[in-house]
Amino acid sequence: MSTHSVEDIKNESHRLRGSLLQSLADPVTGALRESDQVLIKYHGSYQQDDRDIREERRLQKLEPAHSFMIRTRTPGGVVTPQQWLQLDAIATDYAERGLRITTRQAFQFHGVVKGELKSTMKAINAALIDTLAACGDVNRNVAVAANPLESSLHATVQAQAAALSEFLLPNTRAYYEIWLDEERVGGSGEEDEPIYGNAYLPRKFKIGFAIPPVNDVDVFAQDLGFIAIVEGGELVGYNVSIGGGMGATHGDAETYPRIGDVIGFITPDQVIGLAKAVVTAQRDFGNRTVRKRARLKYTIDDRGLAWFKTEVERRAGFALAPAREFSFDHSGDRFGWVEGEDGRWHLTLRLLSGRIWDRDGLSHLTGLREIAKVHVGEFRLTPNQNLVIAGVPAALRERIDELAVQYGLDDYRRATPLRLKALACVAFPTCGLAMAEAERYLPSFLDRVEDLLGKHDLRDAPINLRISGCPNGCSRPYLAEIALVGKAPGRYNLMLGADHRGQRLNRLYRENIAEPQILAELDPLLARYAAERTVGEGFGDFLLRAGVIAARESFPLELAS
Ligand code: SRM
Ligand code: SF4
Repeated sequence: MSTHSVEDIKNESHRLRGSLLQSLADPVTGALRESDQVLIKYHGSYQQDDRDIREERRLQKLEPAHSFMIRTRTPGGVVTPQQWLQLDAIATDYAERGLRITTRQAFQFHGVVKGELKSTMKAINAALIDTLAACGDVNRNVAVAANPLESSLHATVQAQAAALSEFLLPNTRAYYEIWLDEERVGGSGEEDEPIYGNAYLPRKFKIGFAIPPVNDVDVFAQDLGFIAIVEGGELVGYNVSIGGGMGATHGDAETYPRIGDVIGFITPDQVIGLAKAVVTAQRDFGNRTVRKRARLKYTIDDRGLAWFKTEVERRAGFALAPAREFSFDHSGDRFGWVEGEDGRWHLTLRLLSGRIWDRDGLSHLTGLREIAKVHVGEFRLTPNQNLVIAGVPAALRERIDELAVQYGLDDYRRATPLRLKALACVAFPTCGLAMAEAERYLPSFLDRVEDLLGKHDLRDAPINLRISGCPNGCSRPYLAEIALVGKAPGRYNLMLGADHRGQRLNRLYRENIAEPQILAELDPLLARYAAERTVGEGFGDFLLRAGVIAARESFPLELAS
């Protein structure tokens, strides 16, 4: 679909209504009309088809096996046990592939058929969770550091992020009319959209809040990142990072991953004004003719960082103060139990690729259901596809531990650091853009790499490995020390050399290779790492120091240590 037509569809959609109601009512096909396939994204859903059987159905002259993915808007990924139970029931009743925790702290349901889409949306909203603007050219789910340690700080930042998410929601009532039977009133289709206007943003827009020293949200991969600055135990404000993004297209040098630039410091009361200024500047200056160049990172590179910052300050009506010092230790999660400052406990569980289902010998869906029945705190999804059972009173710890063990959710006790940190995007069979396997390939690839680590006595090395099924980079692979980026079935670009703090991009090391070659390339590098690394040196840092990969643009901010 051409860029022009996406812009036209948005403009002519009557505030995201299009002909969705007619498309949904059409019994002849499991699909939507083409323009409605664009518009439904803004309602938090994608039309997909089962790619495992696409060819078979084509040969049988059947339309693809269409179904829908639904993504929640859950800022910071916080839900109550009651909501968990409701989401679990929805996954069981309507979806095909359990619950899936995403890299932006949302839930995804896959495989919902058109005829059940509305009931599913209703059930999600009945759980007091919505899906509005979870996809589309709007602000997406706001990511927030999961930070189980400092409960009050987390709560403050979480509340700020949730308020910002609300502030940046489209004003259209289309969502409520289409999915929740709200009556149309005068002005339906013409709602005032002061932030987005008629054509919404040129492209998706992402915001994340990090709480140093953990960079679990990969703040420099966000269009707009807020880095909490804490002094004397109090949140004094945020450093602001702009222009991060991962997506690229193979063989197109005009597109590239980029890490955000820190442009200054703001106080907490300036967050909404600043965000509004950045979003509207991108709305007005982002590229609306070439969709591949429409993200904020390209607007900044095309117009210049200084120009963009001046424009943001003009719109915000205040100048940013100089950035404050901060430092990140790593971008991963901390597993197992930790005690929060308020005496309650938090248990972070490893959920490989965020998939929660009762299949392949696993009973994670049932196990978490049983935990939700006794849990009195909250569940927090992490931006690394994991789950924190948060706010557990000391008296409940033992019971939750027993359930975790009973249902095989205590993998974190045995897994290697490599496995604990690894991420993979969804890819096949649901993702329409996948070129190679990711989530389904991760377990066996980890086995192979663990064999190599064992061979070099590196099983405890906390190497950060990520797989994406295509260069769009949904698992943020360009920030991994080892990354596979899908090129074709079974073939990947091998990227190496990012740091473990999410502050340096990796580099293309070998192009379009299959597993035997990938392992053959990694083997001597791991041997050298084992022999030559300095104390505490990460694999990516070693590769850079040893000259195996050349320095790319290094992290631009002097303040980061
Ligand atoms: Fe993503 C598109 C899955 C996080 C960059 N992403 C897609 C779609 C919707 C495919 C499509 O357009 O048809 C994938 C659906 C697969 C499926 O079957 O579920 C998809 N993206 C995901 C998730 C579920 C990956 C995961 O395994 O967890 C993540 C959902 C996040 C959420 O809850 O909102 C997800 N996607 C990301 C991230 C990471 C992040 O945001 O921190 C990125 C890189 C950061 C960025 O945006 O630059 C990312 N997704 C993309 C892109 C490339 C955008 C670009 O600027 O070029 C696409 C393709 C597009 O937009 O055209 C894409
Ligand atoms: Fe799909 Fe590519 Fe994103 Fe993976 S990286 S989920 S294959 S769009």
